Amino acid sequence: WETPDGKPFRQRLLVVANRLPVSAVRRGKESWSLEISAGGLVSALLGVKEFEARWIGWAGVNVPDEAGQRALTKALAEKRCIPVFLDEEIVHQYYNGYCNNILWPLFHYLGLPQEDRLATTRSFQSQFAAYVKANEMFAAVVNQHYQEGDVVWCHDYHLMFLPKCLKEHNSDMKVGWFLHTPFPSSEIHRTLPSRSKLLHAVLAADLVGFHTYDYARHFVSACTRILGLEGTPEGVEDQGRLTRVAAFPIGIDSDRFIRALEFSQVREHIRELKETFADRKVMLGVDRLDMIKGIPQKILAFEKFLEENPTWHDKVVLLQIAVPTRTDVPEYQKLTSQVHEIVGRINGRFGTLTAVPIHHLDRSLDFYALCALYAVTDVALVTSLRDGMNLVSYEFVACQDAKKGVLILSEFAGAAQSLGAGAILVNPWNITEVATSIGTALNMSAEEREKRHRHNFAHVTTHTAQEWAETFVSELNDTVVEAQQRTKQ
Ligand code: ADQ
Repeated sequence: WETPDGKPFRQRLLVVANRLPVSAVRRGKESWSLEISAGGLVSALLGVKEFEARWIGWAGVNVPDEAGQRALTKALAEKRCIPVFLDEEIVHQYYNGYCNNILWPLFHYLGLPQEDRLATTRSFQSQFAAYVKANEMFAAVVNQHYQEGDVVWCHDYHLMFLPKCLKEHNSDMKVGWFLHTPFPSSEIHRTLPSRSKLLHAVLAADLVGFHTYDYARHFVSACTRILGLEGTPEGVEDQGRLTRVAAFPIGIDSDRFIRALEFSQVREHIRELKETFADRKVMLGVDRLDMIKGIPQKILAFEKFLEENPTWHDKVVLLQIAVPTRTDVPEYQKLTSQVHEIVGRINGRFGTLTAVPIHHLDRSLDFYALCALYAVTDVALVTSLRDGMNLVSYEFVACQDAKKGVLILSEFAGAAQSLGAGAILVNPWNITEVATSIGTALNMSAEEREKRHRHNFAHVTTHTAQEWAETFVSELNDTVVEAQQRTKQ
């Protein structure tokens, strides 16, 4: 994060998330190098500049020795980051196990991988115990750094137990919890063996936030149907105590993207890309390589489009940039091979000696290269099977004020609720529909593109990451004041 020049901070904010916004790589016994990591939460919170924020989280590495821990703590302090040290066993059970193997697929309506289902059921208890333990370890670090008046903002499905741990230690602490993924229908949440414990733990927070009204509604339904509590227009009531529940749709730091387009290195990238793809329309996909992003479905839809539109064969290219994540998990390795195989087949089928229809990169791009790509794109394809919000769609729109390209967007991304009027909405499972939408987008008139872009650009530049964080924190402050007034009456 940057601190704004000359402006006093509004308040101290402790942001608690599973991962710190930097990845640490050990260079020696007491030397570390730090790198900003890609991801939606990082991108959104980089835009939050009004608060004196500190970030508490796991640095993504196992550091068993005290000397290493001391050195890393010191290096991270310069970035306003405070590490939580988790050992390998906890990471395995809590992070790989309970968070990524159980909660992540469940919250995205994907269920569990068939062959793992029985094994997961067996190891469930130990993984849940590790989840609770890890949340307690996060709480211990928060308690150590907390000062009276701080706002503590807990993030995501990794830390659903944290509000309870924090409030049990200090009931006066202002605690908010925000979920970056969808919250599923209460019928899905009901299948979780630890369903009630998780809901009670989240309800310990003063304010609970989601990207969309639908996710908030699902959460309230889960509390009423599973816990038998009362849902009110403000939230959920338990024995006279109200937990406020509301929607806070996230945004991006749109100015950062718009300004970047003027930088010389970005202009140079743009020039190169325009030269390389001079006689082709550019379609773009930017995703973490994750099941929920629907990358194979997207590529198959592109293949169908090529199949049905031979006149477009040498006139369009799909650039798919996919950052590998959770590379040690077999399910993700399988996904990578599957994507490679489909891309290879399509390039073999439709490529020529001098050009291929799909360029697929398994890596992260730096910010400038990403902005340039967004700016030269004619059609962006976001085909998530489920997605809490999807910031790539916002970033694309922010970089398109000159070109006014078209956004094809999954109806199952939270962003469909904010950018739906300007995008072409699709069901990503329906490959024929996506293929037809590709044709519609490539053939769209300039007037229609302009009209759609205006709508989305206005939204993205006014509903920013800063506004999101300010609204959440103000609401949290107000909620606590109102609760204190109610108690006094
Ligand atoms: P993510 O699943 O990570 O976030 P998304 O919101 O699209 O998804 O954010 C991805 C971020 O990573 C973007 O800022 C993008 O620029 C960056 N990124 C992706 N691929 C990249 C690449 N190849 N190179 C460089 N950068 C890349 C989670 C939820 C989302 C929710 C966010 C924020 O899953 O639904 O929108 O949190 O709440």
